[in-house]
Amino acid sequence: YSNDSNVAPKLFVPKFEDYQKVYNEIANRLEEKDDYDDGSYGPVLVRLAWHASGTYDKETGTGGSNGATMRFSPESDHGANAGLKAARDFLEPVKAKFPWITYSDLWILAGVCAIQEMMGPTIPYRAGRQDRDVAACTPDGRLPDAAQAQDHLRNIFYRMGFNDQEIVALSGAHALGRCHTDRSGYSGPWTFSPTVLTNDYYKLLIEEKWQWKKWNGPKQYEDKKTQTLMMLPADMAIIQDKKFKEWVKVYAADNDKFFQDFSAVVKKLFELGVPFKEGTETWTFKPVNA
Ligand code: ZEM
Repeated sequence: YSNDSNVAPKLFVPKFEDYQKVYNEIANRLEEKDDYDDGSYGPVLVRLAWHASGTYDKETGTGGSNGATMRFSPESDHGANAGLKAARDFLEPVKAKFPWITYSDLWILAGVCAIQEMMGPTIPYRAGRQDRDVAACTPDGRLPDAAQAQDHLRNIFYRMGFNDQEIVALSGAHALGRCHTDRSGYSGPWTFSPTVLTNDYYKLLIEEKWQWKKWNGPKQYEDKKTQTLMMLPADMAIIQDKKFKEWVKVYAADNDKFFQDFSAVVKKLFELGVPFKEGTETWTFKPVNA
């Protein structure tokens, strides 16, 4: 690139206002495209951001939300990521309209936006993720296996750098969305309001009676009363484990405490493995429809 004056061309340096515009675009698309699933792409956007981040390994510093390597095979084909193409495709027109944002910043911004627009707490955000190429794809098996219990959860989440309280706080995300037989093989929502973030996941875990669902699918629980809600074996593990259960009780009793801890732990999750430049500002976005 050259120009007459031999001065470098002016680069566009996006500011808070520019990211708020992207946030608004995602929020408006969420409102518009209400013919998906339970009426919102919100839950699957949260899942995309989580699976982009949850590959982090603190020992090697690999994985995490820096890179957006789920754009590529083999990572896009990992069993755990089945169905997340819907979320990535939902965001393509946003990327086309704001080409300056990296996929990795966009996916995490979408997770933040979805949580806030589904009446969740404010999630502070920092920009600065860089997209990486296929060589940075993480190996299969870094995300949790729904069929397993507390030992597995601890192995997986300790590897990311989380403690027991944080594991339980993160699990509250299952107030949102549902399982799909054509994705994970499991079926059904965890709560009666899968497009609104509440502490209902914890309340239901404690208050309902859960029994094995009788079906040909993978082993999962259903609520005895209505047989419309579900829990994964990995969900049930957090009330079967004494230390985890103490936190389930805390969050079941206090939605404000859940929101506070959820906000902090999701921010931590979404920043795993990101080499932010010194002095990067932390922003909070204004909700649009919440
Ligand atoms: Zn989930 N999750 N998850 N999760 N998850 C599913 C769906 C969603 C586990 C898991 O195996 C599954 C976290 C932790 C864990 C969300 C957010 C977060 C599904 C269903 C499964 C099987 C997928 C399908 O069929 O579409 C396990 C074992 C976890 C260990 C604790 C964390 C942490 C999350 C965010 C912070 C969300 C929002 C969904 C709903 C997706 C949708 O499409 O509705």
